[in-house]
Amino acid sequence: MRSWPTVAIPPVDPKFSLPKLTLKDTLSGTKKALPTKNLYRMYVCGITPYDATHLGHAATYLTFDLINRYLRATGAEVRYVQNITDIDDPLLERATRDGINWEDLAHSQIELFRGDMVNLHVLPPESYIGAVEAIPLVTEAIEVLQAKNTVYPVESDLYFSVRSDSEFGTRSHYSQVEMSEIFSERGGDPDRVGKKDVLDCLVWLAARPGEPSWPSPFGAGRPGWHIECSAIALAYLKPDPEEDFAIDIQGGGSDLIFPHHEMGASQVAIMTGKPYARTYVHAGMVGLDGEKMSKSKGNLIFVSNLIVTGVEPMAIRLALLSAAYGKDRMWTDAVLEEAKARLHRLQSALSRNEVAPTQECVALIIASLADNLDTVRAIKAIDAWIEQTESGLTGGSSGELSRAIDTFLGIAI
Ligand code: 5CA
Ligand code: ZN
Repeated sequence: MRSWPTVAIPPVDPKFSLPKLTLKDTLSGTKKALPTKNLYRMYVCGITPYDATHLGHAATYLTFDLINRYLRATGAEVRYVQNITDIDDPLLERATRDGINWEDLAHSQIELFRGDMVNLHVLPPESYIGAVEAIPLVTEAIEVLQAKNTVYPVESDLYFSVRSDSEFGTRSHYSQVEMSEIFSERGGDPDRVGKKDVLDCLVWLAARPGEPSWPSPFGAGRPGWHIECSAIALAYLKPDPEEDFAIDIQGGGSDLIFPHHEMGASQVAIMTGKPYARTYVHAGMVGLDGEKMSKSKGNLIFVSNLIVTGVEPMAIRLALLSAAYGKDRMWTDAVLEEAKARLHRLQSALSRNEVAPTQECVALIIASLADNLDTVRAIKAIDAWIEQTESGLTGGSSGELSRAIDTFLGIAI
């Protein structure tokens, strides 16, 4: 699938040293520093294209954009892969409900998403891969799992046996009861007769009447959800046999911690013989009116709609960065109004002939982001600099600060 055009990032002045990036890891529950490397492998779960791009999606992709930007600023290469779940039950259900062709629905939403990412200055993934185009990779991955005796049939469908991974369930920290509940809420089928374990997940769904299907060594059908991401991640990130982990960063929103990322980690552990990710990073859920923003609840605010009504994309970006990425939070008009006001004050401060000293502010932005992407602290440093400039302090370089805000926060003034 075509990715979106890249965004230029200003280089970092070598006088600023970049500490190691520390990120909260869901598996260990602690902050972990990423080792210094020349190449990082990052996989982030992409959209299911039937209702894109709402502010929750945007917040999640901005989180990983900050990681991408920081690691690149260290001089490293970031091999970044993102998928598109362009065939799945919810997409087919929505297309049927609205009386439209499922492929047309997916294409229109992917196009919207690309435009939103460009407007929000999100760096594109190196590989942006749809589930449909990845079907040959998925069938190969299922064959690898089959060769390790971890797949079995239920009627004409194929299931992955979660107990074949001794670590299953240890990454997401839920009890057995919680796992069963969340599994059925998030597309799982704990009650399917014939499964060996209630949590075993579908890897290949045999063709159903009236539904799209593709040929495979297991008969016509379509991929299960979790294997889609594991297969795409391995094929495009190409783990290094010398490394201890298949990839460096596995990401998405916290709604994917279980079952999606637990299943994926188990499948990759079986396929590669090593732990999936060095760090599992999850963005908190963005909600509206007291509830998580989700397609099923229909309480969505779309990036494209805000932009159409004249809201500057950089104000949306700043608004989404104004709270800690890992915490659940509510979107309100006040959050957006505050970001608009801050953006305008920043623009006018940066356009003065004389500005307050900037070096310390840039160093603070860098240190804050290195500390688990602490955008709240970074924005506080910017606010303090605006106040100093407004109060008449001089001696700084507005170019130096605006470049750093662009490089690290992706806010182009
Ligand atoms: N296609 C799958 C992942 S393989 C999927 O979850 N698609 S999605 O369209 O539902 O979500 C796309 C991304 O946005 C995922 O990383 C998901 O965790 C994240 N996301 C969804 N809703 C929210 C929300 N309300 N707040 C923050 N992130 C969200
Ligand atoms: Zn995924």
